[in-house]
Amino acid sequence: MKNVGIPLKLISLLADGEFHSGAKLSALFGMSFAEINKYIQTVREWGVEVLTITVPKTGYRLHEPLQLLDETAIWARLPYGRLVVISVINSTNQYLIDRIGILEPGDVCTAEYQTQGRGRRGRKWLSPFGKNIYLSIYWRFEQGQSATSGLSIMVGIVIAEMLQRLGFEGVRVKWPNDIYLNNSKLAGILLEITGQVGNVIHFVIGVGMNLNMPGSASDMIDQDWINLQEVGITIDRNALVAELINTLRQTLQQFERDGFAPFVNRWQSLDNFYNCPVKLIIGNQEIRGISSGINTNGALLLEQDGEYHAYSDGDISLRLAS
Ligand code: BT5
Repeated sequence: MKNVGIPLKLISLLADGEFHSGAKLSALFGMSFAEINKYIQTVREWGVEVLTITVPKTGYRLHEPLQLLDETAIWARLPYGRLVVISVINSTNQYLIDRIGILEPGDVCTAEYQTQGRGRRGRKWLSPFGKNIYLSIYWRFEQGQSATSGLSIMVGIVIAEMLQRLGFEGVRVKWPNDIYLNNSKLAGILLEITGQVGNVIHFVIGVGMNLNMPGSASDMIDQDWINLQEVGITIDRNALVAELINTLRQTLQQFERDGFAPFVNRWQSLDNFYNCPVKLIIGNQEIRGISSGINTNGALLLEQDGEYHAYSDGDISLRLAS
């Protein structure tokens, strides 16, 4: 990765949303205006909207101020556990996977910008700088794979409930791994299992949540999506990150102790598509039915001609049937 120090310093200066003259930036960095402009270009490539101003002076300002992640502010809200805040990373999930041997359950990595944010099955997760939440948490389970069924569903449930508690009442879940708002994707969850030895299974759970992504992202996302900010409640990014970490740590502990059972009944009232006609897309196949909640393993229940069939996660996409 190329040197990120200068673009990062530029972002932290510009984050206040005020005008910064080219002359002042040149003096500060000891560079020509053309060189500064080159680094501004990098900042733009990371997804930060920088405006070039020419009158009355030449310089830059951000389209709107940015609240940057602040490790100390997040720390202050966490009762325990380890956390790393990184500015530029390939993927927060990959960061933890690369360190699996030295991690403790509950360890967290969060970042401002992911160069290779990913979704399921090699899909991309758009991750512009400073706009959203990209966060991964590590957990291990000692009792084998069967003890983890429903895990990704549980994560969706507790994140949706957390957001509702914070006042975002319209937040819902969509099977298997999406958080929805106004029928659009607000957040996605990516569970990756790595390095099973005996009965011990290592999980990295990644959460990407859109807070304030520019509308231009629609050119790169092939489904309806939404920002949490659209609800109109002021969001403190650091407080939200801390709340998410605390929620995940607490509920992963509970899940480890009690399994999925305490969560199953909480799905229905959150389910964006409960009792709706849907189609499941599995490879080239399309299966239609009425979405009827989940079973005790977290599999989707589809009613087809009066019978209920369970579909487990694989490469299944669920869409509202027209
Ligand atoms: C997911 O995959 O929804 C899981 C996304 C998990 C992302 C987090 S960020 C932190 C951690 N580190 C990572 O590298 N990943 C995790 P999936 O169901 O496959 O959905 C991917 C699809 O969502 C894409 O094909 C797009 O249609 C859409 N998409 C991509 N970026 C998006 C965004 N920022 N917001 C909403 N939808 C997006």
